[in-house]
Amino acid sequence: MTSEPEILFENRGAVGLITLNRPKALNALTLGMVNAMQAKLEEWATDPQVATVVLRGAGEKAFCAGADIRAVRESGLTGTSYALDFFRTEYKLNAYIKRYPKPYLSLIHGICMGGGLGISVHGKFRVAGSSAVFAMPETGIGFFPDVGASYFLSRLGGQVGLYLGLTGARVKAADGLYLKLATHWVPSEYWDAFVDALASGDEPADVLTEMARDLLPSAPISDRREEIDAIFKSSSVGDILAMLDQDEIDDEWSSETAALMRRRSPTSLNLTYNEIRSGKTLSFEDCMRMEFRMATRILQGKDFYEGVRSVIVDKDNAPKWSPANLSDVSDDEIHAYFAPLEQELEL
Ligand code: QUE
Repeated sequence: MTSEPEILFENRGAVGLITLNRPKALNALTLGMVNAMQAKLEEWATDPQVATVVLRGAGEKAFCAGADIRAVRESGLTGTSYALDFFRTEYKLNAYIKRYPKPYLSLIHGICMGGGLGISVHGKFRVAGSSAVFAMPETGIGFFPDVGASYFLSRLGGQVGLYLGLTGARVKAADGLYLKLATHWVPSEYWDAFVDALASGDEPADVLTEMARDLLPSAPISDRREEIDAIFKSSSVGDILAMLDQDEIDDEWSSETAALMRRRSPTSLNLTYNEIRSGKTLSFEDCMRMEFRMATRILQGKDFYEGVRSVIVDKDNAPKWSPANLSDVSDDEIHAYFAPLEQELEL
């Protein structure tokens, strides 16, 4: 039997090229992929042949939709070590990418969510194609925006990161560029020539100067920034929802946004609010440690199992959250997710 590797590595001239290769699963990350990527990045860090690392996703649909959450769910339900091993290894990889000694560049087409942002946004260059769609949708699966989101969402400016994290809203390439989730736009027709130029040893900054273009039209989210900032600066999730319900600037947008949040796990909404607020004044490493505390506690709770069941396993999109109402989520319960662990994340 032959089986296709989940992740491909290729030395192409001066480029170390990584291809996420689970296109049918939208290139969602497995522990095996994360481990292999960490090992290869460490090897390339000191390899004089490799000047630049380029990461891309196989297939038409996605760069990377996140993690193989079905496997994480099964591990948590049956009590195997995979789930915690996955988060520990993934977060260490996110942190390693942030301090990588060589230019690290992601070519982002299609879906880039959750863990997909974790392996791209911390790198120096994030090149978006026209089809790029960014989201941190974890509140919809009873989880929370992780992979360093407490660091990068809280630093997007104003309240827009909190808006993205609470709602799970999807934004397209122009908004991704406006928010600096992406650093450049290069039309995907140029991507082969782009990698060839890097492979021949040209500096990423020079190749980008030549091949990056201004993406028109302008970013829709830029027109909504004032409204988002005014509403999401509220001092609780309940207050944000109350503001959305009263909002008359754009009634359609505010009612859609409130409806989106009301489908999310009440526990996840509360966790995410506290996480993003806290992350703004924490170092990157402290953000990662905080998120590992939260992920550890999530695996001991209920909503993550129910959320993945509803979105990925049964696909009924009808999660029964517990507790089901925001008012039944207690402060003590939320605070317990942030308490120190016996086994903290070591970076
Ligand atoms: C929220 C999420 C995720 C999601 C859907 C959500 C997520 C994730 C996947 C996903 C998609 C395709 C796959 C897969 C996982 O979907 O994090 O294994 O094949 O990884 O609403 O957070």
